Amino acid sequence: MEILEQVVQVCRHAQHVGVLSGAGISAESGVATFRGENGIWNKINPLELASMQAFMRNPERILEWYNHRREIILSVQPNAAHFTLAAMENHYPRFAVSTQNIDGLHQRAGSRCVQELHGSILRNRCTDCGEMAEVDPVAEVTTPPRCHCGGLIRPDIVWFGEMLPEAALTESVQVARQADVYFSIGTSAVVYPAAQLPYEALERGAYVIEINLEPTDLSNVVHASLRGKAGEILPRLWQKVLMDS
Ligand code: BV8
Ligand code: ZN
Repeated sequence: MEILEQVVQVCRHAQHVGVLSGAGISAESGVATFRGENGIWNKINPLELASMQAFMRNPERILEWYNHRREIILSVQPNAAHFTLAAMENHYPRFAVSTQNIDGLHQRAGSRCVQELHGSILRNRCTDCGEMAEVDPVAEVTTPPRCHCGGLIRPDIVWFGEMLPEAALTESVQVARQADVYFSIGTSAVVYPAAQLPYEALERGAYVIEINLEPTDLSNVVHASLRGKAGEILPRLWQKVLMDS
């Protein structure tokens, strides 16, 4: 059986579907990826921008970078891949997205069950007491504001060397372990612990599908590795699943 036909059959009979998404799913919306062609980390060492040490060394520079990215994120729209995942959620008894993205595009497309593994650029929090603070998306804040406790306010994002939000990670591991079908979409699958999730799904017997422009370390171990743009492959696949079902 052709691989796409096999994927369609498997998706038709699934009850519990999990998804790990990465920067590639937002690329067609106009949000830059980190690795691969034109990736942010091709030019900059991640630890120089996405670490607590970098923030403490030069908070103004880090806030400026996040302001710039927030501006881009707020000016773009979810794409066909985000919308297809939102539609899939309405079809399955259990469906959950675990995302490494901080852009909120899954939620804007209508997905309800979303675990934000690396936080959100749309929230800020205090470095000391952890209390959440509103982000004014239009204010050009480059001097870090202070919390009432005196701590510096930082983006609510998981930087390298920091723990992931416990609830989001626990829920994501549970979804991966219980899914009968698991998707890894638009991720280079190299940043841990998120990259572990498709392997958890594989170990527990899920049928794992990768959608990516390029091959990754996962490509040879999954059941189906579909090469191409998520915004093209996913809607086409979902249309086939819905046909005659
Ligand atoms: C932690 C915030 C515990 C920044 C990000 C050595 C070995 C193993 C592990 C480690 C190690 N050294 C350090 C570690 C741990 C480290 C890690 O995994 N490092 C890796 C790089 C080796 N992990 C951590 O530090 C994590 N925390 O482990 O805590 C701990 C704590 C203390 C002490 C000890 C242990 C925290 C990781 C969180 C990092 N945060 N973001 C920000 O966004 O501002 S990282 C960054 O990478 C992004 O957030 C991104 O989400 C994430 C993952 O990248 P992807 O989403 O996969 O994106 P990428 O660009 O790489 O790939 C895009 C893909 O899309 C490509 O494959 C491309 O082909 C494809 N694509 C492009 N266009 C399309 C497409 N596919 C389909 N369609 C398209 N149109
Ligand atoms: Zn505080």
